[in-house]
Amino acid sequence: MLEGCTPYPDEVAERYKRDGIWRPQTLGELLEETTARFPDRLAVAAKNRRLNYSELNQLSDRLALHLLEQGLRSRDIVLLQLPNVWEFNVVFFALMKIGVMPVLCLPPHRQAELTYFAQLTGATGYFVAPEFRGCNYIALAREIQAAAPALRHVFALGAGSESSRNEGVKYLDPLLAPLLAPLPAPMLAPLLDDSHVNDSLASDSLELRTPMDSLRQLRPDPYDVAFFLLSGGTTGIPKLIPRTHADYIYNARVCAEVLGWESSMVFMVVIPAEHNFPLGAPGMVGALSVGGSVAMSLTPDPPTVFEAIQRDKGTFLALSPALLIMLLNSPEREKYDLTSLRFVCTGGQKMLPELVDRTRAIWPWVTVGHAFGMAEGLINLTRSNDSLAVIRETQGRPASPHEEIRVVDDDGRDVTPGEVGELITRGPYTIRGYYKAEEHNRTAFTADGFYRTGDMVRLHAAGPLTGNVSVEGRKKDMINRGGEKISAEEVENLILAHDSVHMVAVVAMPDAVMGEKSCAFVIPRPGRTLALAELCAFLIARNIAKFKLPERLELVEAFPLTHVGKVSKKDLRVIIADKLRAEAGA
Ligand code: OOB
Repeated sequence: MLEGCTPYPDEVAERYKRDGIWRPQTLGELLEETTARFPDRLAVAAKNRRLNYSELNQLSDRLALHLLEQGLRSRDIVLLQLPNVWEFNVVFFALMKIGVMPVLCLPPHRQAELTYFAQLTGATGYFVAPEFRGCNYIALAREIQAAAPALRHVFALGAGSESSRNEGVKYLDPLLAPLLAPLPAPMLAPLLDDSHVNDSLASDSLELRTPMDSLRQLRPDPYDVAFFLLSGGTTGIPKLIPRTHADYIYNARVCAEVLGWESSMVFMVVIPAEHNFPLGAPGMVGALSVGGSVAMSLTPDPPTVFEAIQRDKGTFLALSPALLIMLLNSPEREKYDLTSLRFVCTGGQKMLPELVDRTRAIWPWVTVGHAFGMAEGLINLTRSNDSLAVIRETQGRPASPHEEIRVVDDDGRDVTPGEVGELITRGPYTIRGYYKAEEHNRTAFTADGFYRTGDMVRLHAAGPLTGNVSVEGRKKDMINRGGEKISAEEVENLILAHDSVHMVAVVAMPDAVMGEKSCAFVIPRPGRTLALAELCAFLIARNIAKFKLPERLELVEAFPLTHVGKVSKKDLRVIIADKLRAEAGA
């Protein structure tokens, strides 16, 4: 296995292989297998393009060859940070076919996070949209390159403008052009700044120059790392999570099977495609394993999502409860035909029973469910035929029978069934260690390989909820902002560098839509003061993702302490929740 990763113990890996849980198949081969079964079925749909399986497969072959020609090599690591565009699938499978391992970065990540990922991995390439939602990613690439010189290759969507083509950026349109039908004129309207402008694209004969079986020779080891997901991050900057071809394919297949997916399903990609939930739980990989279709919604804005569902007749909607609330609250909802939807599945944060009820009332034709998963592996799902009690009260049960879960107390002893404790887990797709994080791994995993999730749960031992897990709270010091995870420690460390700050504690405050937002409690230095806008400007200058900014600042003289003298975040959460309640009542 790639250096810096923790392999599964030999006897466990052998058992998974022997029992057919891990199969000797790469993600590239998975696409080829489905293509052989359903060559003409729609694989990927977006506003400006539709690809059937043959096209997706050929495009990813072609791009794979080009990437080799440009100098990418098997076992290189690259950063992948694309919006929800059809090209995401082409790039992803191209990389899978030549054993280049992407770090799946989230669109809001900025220089601070990306530079860290690039330096940690020695990444050689970066895949971006030239510009998206106000961010110039080419300029961002230059900043990262200055600090991480190994990052030689920048690949951008579109055709580029005359000037930008000369800057060492390689644009994807010319590489893919000979295989792409020209877009009809109205579709050329720029979706992403200057991308999709199909000028001067001479076809070339790459496929003739390169024997196609050269790709086959580069087939990666199915039991080695395919890509890296990012952890929610409880201590500092997100950790990298190495996932193998075999573990991920099993994960997506088992989830797809549990949910009864077959080739008529259309999976809606609404949250960033780089996230584990839309990627593989069962997500895009699950859909592409059964011959289903993947429909990309460029942004999670309600009209864009509704339009995509209507256009592509989406059947399965996977999103956070916060986004679901925004969709249900949107007056635009009435203008679209959403009757193709069959299943609305929330994950990333807890869906409360009231939201289950509201969704069922507004869209009575859909089944509502939960995915309680994590990039580290374990996926819990509710099933289509679960009782309403299970769907209202629990977050499901492990997708795979080979998943082990335990609920333990602070000493690692199993609690009495029905009591709340920390969820720990081990299984065929839960990692045994983060990438290059030896010290952190010592506390994040038990000696016998269980991952400590930091989630406080209850396991239902009896009654109609048997075998299901309810999420009751959290042990880890994280803010869950509508499914986006903020490490309190990471933000606190940045805030501490501000001149006016003596001490800081960042905690979650309740929010009706996002579930939680972050609030910074600050003890200022003597004679100093601080305003939220000033603090945010200071943090933005540190080039971090915007969702990490505190949305409220409370200046205090002292922090409440626990009986052992530590800052009591529990009390701070109560203080801010009470204050918000009082303000709302006033
Ligand atoms: C998903 O993955 P991550 O890695 O961004 O976050 C994992 C954490 C969990 O440990 C838990 O704290 C929270 O997010 N979480 C939920 C939840 N789903 C995730 N808490 C309560 N209820 C849920 N349904 O967020 C993720 C990955 C795959 C599928 C779904 C979500």
